[in-house]
Amino acid sequence: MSTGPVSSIPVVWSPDTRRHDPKHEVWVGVPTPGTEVSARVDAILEAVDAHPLVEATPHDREVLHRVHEPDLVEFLAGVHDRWLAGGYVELVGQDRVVPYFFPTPAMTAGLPVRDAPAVHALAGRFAYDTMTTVGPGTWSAVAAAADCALTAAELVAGGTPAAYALSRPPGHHATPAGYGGSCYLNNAALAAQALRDAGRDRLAVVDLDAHHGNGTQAVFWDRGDVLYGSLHVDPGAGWFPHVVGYADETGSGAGRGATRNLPLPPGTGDEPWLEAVSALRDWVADAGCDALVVSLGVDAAAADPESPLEVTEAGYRGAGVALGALDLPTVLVQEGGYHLPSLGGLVAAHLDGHEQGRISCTSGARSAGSGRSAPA
Ligand code: SP5
Ligand code: ZN
Repeated sequence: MSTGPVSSIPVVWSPDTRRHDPKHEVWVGVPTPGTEVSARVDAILEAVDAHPLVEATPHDREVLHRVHEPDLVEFLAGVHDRWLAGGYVELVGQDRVVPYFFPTPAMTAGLPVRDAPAVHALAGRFAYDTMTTVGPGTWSAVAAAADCALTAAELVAGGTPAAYALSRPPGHHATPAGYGGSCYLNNAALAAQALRDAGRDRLAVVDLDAHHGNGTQAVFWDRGDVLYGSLHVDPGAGWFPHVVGYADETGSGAGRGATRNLPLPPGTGDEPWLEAVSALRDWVADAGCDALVVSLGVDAAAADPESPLEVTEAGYRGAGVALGALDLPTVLVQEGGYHLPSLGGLVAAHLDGHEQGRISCTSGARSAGSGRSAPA
């Protein structure tokens, strides 16, 4: 249901992203119905049918090491086979990798963390929650989601003004060495790093997902060449990722001041949400970035079951206009968004808004005070 006359932003996807399909996620010890399900792919595909479709190309594992520790990548790629060999299906009827043991600093008490020989105990070295399970098709989908983001980055590095990666499972909660929050590899961070490696000097990642992207923040925390800005439901109000995403987290070392968090109270609707988007837009414009990655989570929408923010489709369109007006080479990467009936429309509206913002920008119709003058 695309409304703009032009839908030029290519949609990069892969059929393999459907191969991860968690029926359940374990929350407070209880298997609750899966939220980050493979039907999300088709809900989005249907809604963006006015856009050109591009199938993602496969990448070598080495490119994943630009963002992630090789140990995490190897673990994710091989753990399901080890789980099957471990006999957990026969023992307890569990065919998915679910950690039950977490060697936190409180447990290891200063000793170096060894790798547990039992795979059911090893998982907690990398997983930081019980909700993000690994099934038979998970690695195929995770690798395909990364391929979508990397292929979109290659299109943009090659001169396409903007490309959208229909990546799932999502990525912004995946840290250099850890997975959680329905995320395994950090697709947006991989796209940003790929743009750096293709010669862009200064990137910005703007994260619109309802939750703070603790993984992306961690990847770029001490770097000055990739800014990370996020607006999200206040973790201090009890929301995931609970212990990260506060306003006083602003980066360190060379990255001092290159992280910006705008936590919002539960119930926040379009007007204050769009004000926060504009604040991040102005921050990026003033920083002189030469490319942009948008972490496009649409779970801030009012109907979404996973967040208490109350943004509308018009809000997501408005955010697209604001960020499109930056007129930067842009990779948009799918993150969260769990209300299947409205999910596709929210994504399509944001992409339409992005194109509108770009058009009004290049025709000189940008509003004053956005921190950057319109090109002549
Ligand atoms: C990418 C993304 O949006 N990840 C969101 C992870 C937030 N998950 C927190 C889950 C909190 C428990 N929700 C209960 C739902 C029961 N199915
Ligand atoms: Zn989210």
